[in-house]
Amino acid sequence: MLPKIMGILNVTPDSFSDGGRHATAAEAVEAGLRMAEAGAAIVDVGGESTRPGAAPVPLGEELRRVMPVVEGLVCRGVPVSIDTRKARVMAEALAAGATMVNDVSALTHDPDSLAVAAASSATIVLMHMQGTPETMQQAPDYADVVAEVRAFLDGRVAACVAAGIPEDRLVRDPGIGFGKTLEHNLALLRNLPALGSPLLLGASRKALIGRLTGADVHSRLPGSLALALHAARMGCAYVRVHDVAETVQALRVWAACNPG
Ligand code: 8Y7
Repeated sequence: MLPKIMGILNVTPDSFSDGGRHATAAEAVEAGLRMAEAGAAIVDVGGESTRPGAAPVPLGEELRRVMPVVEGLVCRGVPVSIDTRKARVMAEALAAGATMVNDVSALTHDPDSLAVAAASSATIVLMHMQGTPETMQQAPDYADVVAEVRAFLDGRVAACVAAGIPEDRLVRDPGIGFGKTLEHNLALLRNLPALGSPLLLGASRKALIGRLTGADVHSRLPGSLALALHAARMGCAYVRVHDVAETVQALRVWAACNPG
């Protein structure tokens, strides 16, 4: 099975690679609609930048950013994922019709988020991060990054199952770039199947592509496509990408060459 595509729709003034592109909620909804038309299985709406060093966003501001976009997309029949660490934002987006929760803290940031997730029928993405967005890239440190990320994800899956979320609604994510050096990221990428399944890979336009090639953030589409194809080869269930149409094309050609 080819990975499903999660299209990235940032509604933040400061997101690192497409910050400030959508001036209004209506424009953001249009962009999400175009992603769905291009082949995204789901559109991930986020109102809090989690790039390295980013400051937290207050609850009211995050809700004002994401809710009109979530509602607009649901209205048009686009499947929506809510990218948030806050239980209230999850709850409101789920009530408005979102069907997936993408939490870079794996439901650890907000003490209410496990209960909100358990009360829903949404798919939950559990991502690994070492530290917090404010500090995570200062001194990433692991004895065995693959084993430690695996153990963290196993622990979060177990906590979710104990809270009543069926395991078939849980997706694991190594959290590329979240408290990781280039070497840590590469160790994870080379060993994705060792992390369990189903997996989501988010590597689109990330700094590791710049570290490997020198490409600046606006010139990382080729590296992003290489990583999407790698995710396909490794059996990932989802890839989280900015460039939906380009990723669809790359995956379709790859799939024709790799039947079954
Ligand atoms: C990821 C993510 C980001 C990722 C998941 C960016 C919100 C930085 N990266 N969520 N979010 N996985 N699940 O480059 O890798 O988009 S933010």
